Amino acid sequence: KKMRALVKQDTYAETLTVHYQPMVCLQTAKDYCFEALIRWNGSKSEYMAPIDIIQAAEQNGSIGSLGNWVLNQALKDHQGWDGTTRIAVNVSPRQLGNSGFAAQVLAALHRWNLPPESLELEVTETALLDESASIAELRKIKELGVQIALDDFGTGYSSLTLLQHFAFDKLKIDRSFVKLVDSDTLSHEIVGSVLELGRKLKIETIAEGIETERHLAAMKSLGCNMGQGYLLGKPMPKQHVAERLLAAE
Ligand code: G
Ligand code: G
Ligand code: NA
Ligand code: MN
Repeated sequence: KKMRALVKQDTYAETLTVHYQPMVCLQTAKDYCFEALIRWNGSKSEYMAPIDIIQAAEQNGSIGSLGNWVLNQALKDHQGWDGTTRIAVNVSPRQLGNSGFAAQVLAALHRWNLPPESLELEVTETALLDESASIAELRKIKELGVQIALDDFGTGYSSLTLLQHFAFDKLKIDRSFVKLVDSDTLSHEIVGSVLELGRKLKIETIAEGIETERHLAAMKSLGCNMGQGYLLGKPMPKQHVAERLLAAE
């Protein structure tokens, strides 16, 4: 039954909502981007965790329409916010495989009258493995001016190969490294090296999963300029984003 609810695009609004988590400039403490994250908004008895919603949609073939719904929802919500921030949307492997995805992104930007530069798409390495079609689709989107971020960087098997083949705009350092950055020498060195790699390749880097003041201090001391995590801001409903931006002015 839950699965059925997830196939019908016209019922997404009844069962799902989109929350937003800030990405923060660590020097100024200002929000510069918000990541759209799907949340269950239907009956409590039918609750589904975000990861299960995505997996179910991937399995029943509705991820394309679900992804398009999230994209449009995020761009629509973003319209109401201060024009200085960007919006980030996660993209599933299956979505990228569809030729026509780039056209969908372009259509959504036109629909909500937003410049391509205000949108970031987050892809994971698994989305791109052995998938030259996916890389081709991603190139088209990058050429429009949309920012492309590599999510969960460092956890895959061929992250460096991927960097060799595609000019990402941003690396999101996986939170499994950030979690230990203040307590484990190896993790600290790895994070430092990734930041250095970003500087050399002129790719923006952001630390995911900053949960404590110690994480924050360690990342700052390593020269990291951007962060995301529960300490800096949890995923929140769209109304809270507007309030947060107003309060920060
Ligand atoms: O927000 P949370 O940590 O619960 O998300 C769980 C997982 O679901 C994360 O890996 C996140 O990237 C993914 N996710 C959340 N929203 C979306 C979405 O709109 N599209 C895709 N493809 N993945 C999402
Ligand atoms: O796979 P992806 O990186 O898109 O996953 C994003 C998910 O990580 C979000 O669903 C969010 O709920 C979760 N998340 C965000 N910040 C933190 C954090 O500081 N700690 C932990 N454990 N999870 C986080
Ligand atoms: Na993400
Ligand atoms: Mn991630």
